[in-house]
Amino acid sequence: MRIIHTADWHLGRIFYGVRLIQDQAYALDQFINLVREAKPDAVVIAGDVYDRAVPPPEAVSLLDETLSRLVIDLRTRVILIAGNHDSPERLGFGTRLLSQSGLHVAGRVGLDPVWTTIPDAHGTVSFCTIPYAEPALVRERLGNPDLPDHAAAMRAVIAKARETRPRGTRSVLVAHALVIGSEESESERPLSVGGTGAVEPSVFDGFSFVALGHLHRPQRAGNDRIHYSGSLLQYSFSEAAHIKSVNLVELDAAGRCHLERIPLTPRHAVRCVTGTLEALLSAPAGNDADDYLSVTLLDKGPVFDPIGRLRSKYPNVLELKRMERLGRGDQAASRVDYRSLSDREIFTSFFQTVKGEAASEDEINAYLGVVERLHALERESQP
Ligand SMILES: [Mn+2]
Repeated sequence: MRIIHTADWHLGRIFYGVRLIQDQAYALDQFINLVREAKPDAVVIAGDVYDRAVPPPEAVSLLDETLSRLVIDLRTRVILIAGNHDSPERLGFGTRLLSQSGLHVAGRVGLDPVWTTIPDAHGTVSFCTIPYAEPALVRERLGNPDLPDHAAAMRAVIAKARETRPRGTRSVLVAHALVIGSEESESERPLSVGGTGAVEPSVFDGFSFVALGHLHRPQRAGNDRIHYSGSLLQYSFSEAAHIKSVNLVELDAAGRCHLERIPLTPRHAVRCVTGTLEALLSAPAGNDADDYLSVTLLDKGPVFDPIGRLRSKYPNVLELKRMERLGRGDQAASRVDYRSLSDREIFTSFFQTVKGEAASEDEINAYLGVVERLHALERESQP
């Protein structure tokens, strides 16, 4: 059985004001060519297909076009789940109709795990899909009030999947989850606001292969059978060093898997560069001058119109930082980049500043509860 595993396309994403839809179409073209050449038995997309619950029309068109090419033109089965950025109901529209054509979409978490069986030369492989779900929803669906957080909800759903696994077949689990010990990036929205929501790799015992979405760096998670494919593109400057790829997985007759990462070439790479304005402007122009850049200037003292001058040579400078500020006195030295802090850290630091005392656990949890509800509302109402 040959499987191509990808995830975290985030179609419709906007990066520092730039709509990435053309970059996404460019990468998906490569992806389709790869599928055409590799002829997999199944393509697995492990969540965060869209960047938000109500995606822009061009993102819906791109997904429609991509899935049609895969399923109709290349006659490839596609298994697709909702991630924490997707709306389960919207993504799940037409699920029963589409499954007849070979497009298997798991939007909402159901009462029972959904298994899809695909034949190969050695028998059959069963795929179980576990879309992202809020703990409250899992409690309701499973009729189990005793699932306090994300990790507990995930364990319960996977336990149910393991129980219902068809006997005597090799099995693949497709999920959107955070595994303890994995490496996170700045462009991932936390699965849960309070706590990490991370599960231990052992919850995935018993499956031949586990195809995960959520983390944007391609990586194995705990053991050789559990992998993140990583995202389609670099979606933050923290990912400048990532080589984005998809996983080509071969599952043999005994259920052992062999995995190879196939790199994707971006239309514009995301890079961080450092130097004085003069040095950057006089550097020889390469064909990577239109990459998406974060520039850190080393100049001391005032510099006239740095962004305008940089953009005459590097049209896609998206972020400009000055090195100098860091060392200028105590006040400047204590500057913190709030984007890199968790909600908990921001709240406790704010509380300390305003009240002059540390926040209690109860106060922190009350605040995080409100943030969690706001995130849930936002998922449904973002334009
Ligand atoms: Mn994601």
